Amino acid sequence: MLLRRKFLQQSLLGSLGVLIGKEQLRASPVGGKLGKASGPVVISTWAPNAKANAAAWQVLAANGRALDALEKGIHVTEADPTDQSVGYGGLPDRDGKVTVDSCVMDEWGNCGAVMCLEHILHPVSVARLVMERTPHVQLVGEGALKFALEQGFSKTNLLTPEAEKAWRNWLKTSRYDPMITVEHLEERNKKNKKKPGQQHDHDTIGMLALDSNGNLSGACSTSGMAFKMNGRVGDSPIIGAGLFVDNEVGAATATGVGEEIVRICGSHTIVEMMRAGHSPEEACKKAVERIVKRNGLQKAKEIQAGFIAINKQGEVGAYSLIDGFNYAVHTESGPYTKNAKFLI
Ligand code: SD4
Repeated sequence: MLLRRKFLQQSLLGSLGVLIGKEQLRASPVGGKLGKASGPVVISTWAPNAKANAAAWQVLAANGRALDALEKGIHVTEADPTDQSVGYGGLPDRDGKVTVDSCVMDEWGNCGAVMCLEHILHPVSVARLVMERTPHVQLVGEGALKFALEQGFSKTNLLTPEAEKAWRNWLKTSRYDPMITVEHLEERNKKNKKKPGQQHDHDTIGMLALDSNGNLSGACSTSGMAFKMNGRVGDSPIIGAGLFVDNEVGAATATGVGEEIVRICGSHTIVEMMRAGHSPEEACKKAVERIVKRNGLQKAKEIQAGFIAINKQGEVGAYSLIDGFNYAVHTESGPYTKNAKFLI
């Protein structure tokens, strides 16, 4: 009898132990404590997204979760009509429709994405709900819209008068130029020496954060390449291409010509490079080198691709194919922006 009671007690404790073990795992997915970083860090593609970082920082500074911080931050850019590559104000496809792509990935390796979604102001939040409330990772087009409306999102007209004007202007030539929202370097440098990434000239927001619990997450949101074919999806909502997070190692995200980034599985490549011991900057450079290798130097000069990365220690880095890519960082010492190094 005594033996039996002891056995029952032990097995109860045993299963409690397993439960406690799982609970601990939930509270601190991998790693836990911060490494070299003195506090949370958030990094975004493109300097003007410092405003998104500032919103994210409020959550991070209050010891909030990285994913919550990123969602808040990305909302700022999605609602900004002057950003012609993200959400409201984004340039439409060749049929005049603004279609948006977004994805999120958290510290557990959970992820969610929406692609070719119309009429929704905050696709990043729909992507998060795909992750949290469905058994799926990706929803596209009509199905994604239906899901968003079911979840309580309302329809918004994302096409601003300025974006419509730009589209009508484009119709005169109907020449698809993948650089249109990214860089017109030569033209621009000749005209006014303006570098892309300045106030009225910014692109896809990819955003990564390390929170005060030492956990990493990422999010990305875009209206994609201007005047793309209807139905076209780039890298931004594709896990592994436009975004990848491995809470043991680091996270990466991308901006630029999505087709090229998908072809080399850019963000996943960068995380694997960091796993192999490269710094975030070196890892981004390695991904850029793959694009050059695949295309050859001459063709690569016509392409822009920019990557940012963060490792588990909170070190950040970036690299782009050609000149003009910049990024914004916010740490406990404050915000800063930086021009990325470029390869060719
Ligand atoms: C895409 N990568 O849809 C996005 C476009 C982009 O800055 O980054 N624009 O291919």
